[in-house]
Amino acid sequence: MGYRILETHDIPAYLGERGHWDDLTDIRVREVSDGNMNRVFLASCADGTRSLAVKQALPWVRVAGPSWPMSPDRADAEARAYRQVARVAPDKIPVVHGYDPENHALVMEDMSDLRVLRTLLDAGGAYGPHTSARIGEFVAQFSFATSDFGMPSAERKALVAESVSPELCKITEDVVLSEPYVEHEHNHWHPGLDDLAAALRADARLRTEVADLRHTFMTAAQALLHGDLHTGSVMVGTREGAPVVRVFDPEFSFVGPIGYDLGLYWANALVSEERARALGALSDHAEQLRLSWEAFEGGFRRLWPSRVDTFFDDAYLDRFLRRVWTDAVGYAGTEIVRRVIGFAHLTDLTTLPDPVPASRRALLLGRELIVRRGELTDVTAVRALVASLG
Ligand code: SR1
Ligand code: MG
Repeated sequence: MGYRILETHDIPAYLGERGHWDDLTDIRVREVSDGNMNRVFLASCADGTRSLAVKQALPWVRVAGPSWPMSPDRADAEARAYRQVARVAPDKIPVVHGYDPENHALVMEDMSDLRVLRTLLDAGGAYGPHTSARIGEFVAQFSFATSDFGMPSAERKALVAESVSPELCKITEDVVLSEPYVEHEHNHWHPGLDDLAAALRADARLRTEVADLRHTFMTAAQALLHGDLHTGSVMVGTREGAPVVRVFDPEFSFVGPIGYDLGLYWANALVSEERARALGALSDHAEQLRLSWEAFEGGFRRLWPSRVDTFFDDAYLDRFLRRVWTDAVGYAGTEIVRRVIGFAHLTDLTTLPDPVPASRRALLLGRELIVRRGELTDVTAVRALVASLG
């Protein structure tokens, strides 16, 4: 039949055809699309005892419409990432009930009982005690398993080959790692940031450091990444009294530098801190960097003895982890900058009564994280940098 764009009224028959739903007289569907890229529908029965989510990639960027075409093949990357994570950390992603490559649609666990971490933080909620540690564990488990440490050489090369994702990587190379530093129609910002936006564009040292991070993004095939691990890609909540953290939406997945995933999470934690500060709330979201880094480093070190290639010795592990840290600090900076003056902004800042003071601090912080990433060697140094912004 070929690819067809699913509308809300198509979902019952679609779930029936795919063998996910038996009683088509008892199904109600609503669209809950939220992110920049795709459509999401929730199907449930009247008494609420059964529900499923259907996510479909459109042939364009959802928020831009057909004027920004984009292959729906990105859903293949998402399905592949979920398959790889399911091998090593199934408790940290939604249950995937099926993937339909013809329609680029995933049928997944309904997570509407959980909350998107960004939404929770925007509303003044706090990080749960386990959230950032789970994120760090997730990155450790997923990255180790899909690196040359966790996978035999031939299998790993096959994974690298099948995970090439040129279109989605190009989005990141453009909207995150170059456009904010040049004139581009995608860029926009509050007029109160005009001077800082101009200064960032004129900053030759910054440009070279971003170029370095961009080239690392293009060439460092360290492990399969989530590729867009911001606080809008994390759901949190409680089930049967236990904390639940789920990472979702890995459509930007590709084999790249591990620090990119950590850096995106950190950037969003730091921007969220600026929001809290602007609203007069005491907060130290740099603590989330510490919790996620310690869980990542601890997890990676615990997995190290199981590495498949023992030519990589313990001294190399120390060096490798140091590189991941430094990359993550730099990528955190690029994520902050692009979220303030690039294409896709953050509600953390845009919904503030006056977004300018917090956005200015965020831009200054982003610049320093990029340029000084080599000297910001631990969380204390990052915290001191945040404090130095005044
Ligand atoms: C055109 S896409 C802009 C952003 O949305 C996605 O969620 C990614 O973060 C991407 O950079
Ligand atoms: Mg997304």
